Amino acid sequence: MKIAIVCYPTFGGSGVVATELGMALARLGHEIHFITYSQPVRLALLEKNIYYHEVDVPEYPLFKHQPYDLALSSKLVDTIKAYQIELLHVHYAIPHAYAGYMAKKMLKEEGIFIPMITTLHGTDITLVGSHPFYRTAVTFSINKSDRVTAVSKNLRDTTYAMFDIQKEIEVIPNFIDIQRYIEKAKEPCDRTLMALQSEIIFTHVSNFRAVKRVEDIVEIFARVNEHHPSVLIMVGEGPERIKAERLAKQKGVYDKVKFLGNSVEIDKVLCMSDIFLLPSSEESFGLAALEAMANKTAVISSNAGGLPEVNIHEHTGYVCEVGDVEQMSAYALKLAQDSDLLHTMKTNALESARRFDLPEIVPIYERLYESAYASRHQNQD
Ligand code: GMT
Repeated sequence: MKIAIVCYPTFGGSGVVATELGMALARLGHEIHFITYSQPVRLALLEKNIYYHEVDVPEYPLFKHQPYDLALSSKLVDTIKAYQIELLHVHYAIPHAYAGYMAKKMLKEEGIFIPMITTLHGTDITLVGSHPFYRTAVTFSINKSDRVTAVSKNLRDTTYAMFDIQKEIEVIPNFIDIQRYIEKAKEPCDRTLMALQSEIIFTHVSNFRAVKRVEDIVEIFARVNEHHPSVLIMVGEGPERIKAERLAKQKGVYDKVKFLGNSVEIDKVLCMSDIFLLPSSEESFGLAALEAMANKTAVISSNAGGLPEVNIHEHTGYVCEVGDVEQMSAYALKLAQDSDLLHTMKTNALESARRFDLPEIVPIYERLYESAYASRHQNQD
């Protein structure tokens, strides 16, 4: 099938999932066209069946805000026609579902019927989409999608609770390619680059937005480090990084915390890590936690959103109330001081990650595409 994928190209989880999905589908023989404003960070351009079309929004002095939705919907129409694309899959409701719907309507005028799948990822619903300024358009574009998917049960239920949704929302969880991680695990992973043999390695990967509560991470780490020698590796960039750095200095652990910035080599960090910390206040799924688990890393997370669907309490790690730094620190210390328990949880983490293995999940998308394509002449309102 010829499929157009629209996503955010940045380091965020939704872009990663969209890119990995597109590349997996291309390997299965589908022709995949990524349409976005810059090359997605994980996209390997020179792969068979992969195409990339950049949406350009020229600056014009009259506009305070450049009309990206308009440029995207034009680009969609032009690309869909030029390559005879059969299906459109947009990741993130804002503004992709909105622009996708406009493209669909324009194409219909020319007798072209293209089904649109919208995948909800989290912030497009919980943080931004529900804002009164956006709610009307977000509700409209979800309801006008041919099929809607959400990355966790929690996100599906939250979407129903927050919006007046008439459509069925199918849960298709995020995925990872476990085989790739198993292959990578055979490569050398030199812990001594980052820590002493005796030290526990804590890791966090995110875009350092307020929702990630990165100061909790530094607080937990400082408490553990008082009793057990440890290091903390912080991967990513974002507005809260400065606060995390400040707190690390205040707590006297700055020399034990390594801020690496954005990286395309996350696996190289995760391969050496023992405990992944994700105390977020909102998290529809927590792809970063799943990637850590696939790297045989135990997870201590909050119970926000879909996190308990990924991180299983007392099995792959621990799940605590948002903001309960005391309890998270206690669990972290418990793992740091009990190497057998840590080993068991790390092993469980990898096993549990298999629930989200690529060969389990990608065929669900393929079946959804086939069914949406078969009924493309319906619901063309
Ligand atoms: O929060 C992020 O790290 C970025 C954000 C995004 O929009 O890309 O991630 C969301 O989508 C991911 C992929 O489905 C999920 O794993 C994240 O949990 C989700 N983030 C939130 O819900 C806050």
